[in-house]
Amino acid sequence: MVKTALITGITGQDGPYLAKLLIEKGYRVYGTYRRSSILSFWRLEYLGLLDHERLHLLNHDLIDSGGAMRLLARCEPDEVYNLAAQTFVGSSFDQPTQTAEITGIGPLHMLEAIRTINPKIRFYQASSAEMFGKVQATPQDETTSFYPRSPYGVSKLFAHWMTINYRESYGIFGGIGILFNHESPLRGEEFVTRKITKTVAAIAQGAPATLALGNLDARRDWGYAADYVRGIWSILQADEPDTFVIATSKTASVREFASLAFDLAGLPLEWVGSGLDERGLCRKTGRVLVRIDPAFIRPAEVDMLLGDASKAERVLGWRHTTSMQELCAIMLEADMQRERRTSRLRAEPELERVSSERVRSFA
Ligand code: NDP
Ligand code: GDR
Repeated sequence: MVKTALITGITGQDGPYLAKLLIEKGYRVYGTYRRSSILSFWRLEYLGLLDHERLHLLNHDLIDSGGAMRLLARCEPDEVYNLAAQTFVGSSFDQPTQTAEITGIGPLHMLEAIRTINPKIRFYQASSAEMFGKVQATPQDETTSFYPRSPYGVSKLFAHWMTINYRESYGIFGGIGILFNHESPLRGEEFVTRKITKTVAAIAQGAPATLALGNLDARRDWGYAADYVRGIWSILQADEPDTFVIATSKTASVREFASLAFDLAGLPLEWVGSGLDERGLCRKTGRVLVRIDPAFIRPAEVDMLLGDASKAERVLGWRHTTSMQELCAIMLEADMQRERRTSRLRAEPELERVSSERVRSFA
């Protein structure tokens, strides 16, 4: 019996990795995207999924409650993976209401649609370590108290408790993953790891750029998205709906991640100065490669995240396989390749025209 899955947010980072995994497992997959004047499926293309016969793309906005009902009636999924959200913590301070509507209320529309259309559908909610915020214990596991420090974190916490509420009130299989930061070559460029690897790749290939960062001391538990989607899938295959932390159980600072990327590119850094005047100098040339820009410092910060994923390991048999060092190398290599391709495109602009026509004709 072929299973059908619906993934919201197929144009984001995790959606394509999850779609690839599900297709490999034999699923029929529906993925949702929202209409935009510059629609792009580059991530699906990157994983070779854009023309896959078992992947179907549908237009849906998470804040459209009627749309959620129609979507379920049309796809008749066995499993819904709710990945769509306004996910950038920095923007959530600028757009708190929109973040609450999409990231907080959006999942509630889907839960209501499941309750109405078919309560047997299994639902995955993408909860976040950002909900731990000002951490109340270290490491953080499924029993740690929440203290969100951003409109994004507060919105995720609403959706988190709504999912538990629908589990307990209506018997809906609401599986929850509290995922710690996970990255990949498909990560959006505004997130700090990708911003670092993209800028380091450009500098390594001769660009006169400087990497401008905010809080260098923030610490995160960084894993690899391709590892984490295995955890997401396992959460919906469990005997009972439950909540699981997915993490590597290692933490590193933004400064350490940046140092690692520059080391891998053969441009080792020396850190000088302090506070807003701190700089990363290239040990070989003395050139300033990293500086602080206060524009990237948030009104409230999550200082340190470190997850304990032992429950996922014990119950689901899930474990991460990729260290932060390996992850950084994978991301840097992908950005080096892109940087080389961009240089080729500058020399041969005809290539760019052909690829954008392909996306337009698809949409
Ligand atoms: P991305 O930001 O890469 O992708 C988010 C997706 O949501 C995009 O496809 C985006 O579409 C879509 N989206 C945004 N707003 C709407 C809307 N109103 N209606 C429909 N779709 C919308 O996130 P990730 O793939 O990294 O993360 C997946 C999920 O996991 C998210 O819910 C995130 O909050 C959560 N999470 C992620 C972690 C991480 O480290 N990556 C850690 C913990 C949780 P568009 O392309 O049009 O913007
Ligand atoms: P985060 O990821 O906020 O943890 O949310 P992000 O990469 O944006 O920030 C991580 C840490 O780095 C610090 N930082 C900077 N961040 C950005 N983006 N740009 C900078 O220049 C910069 N300089 C320092 C930040 O202050 C922060 O402390 C991610 C998202 O994927 C969420 O959707 C997800 O829920 C959480 O991870 C877990």
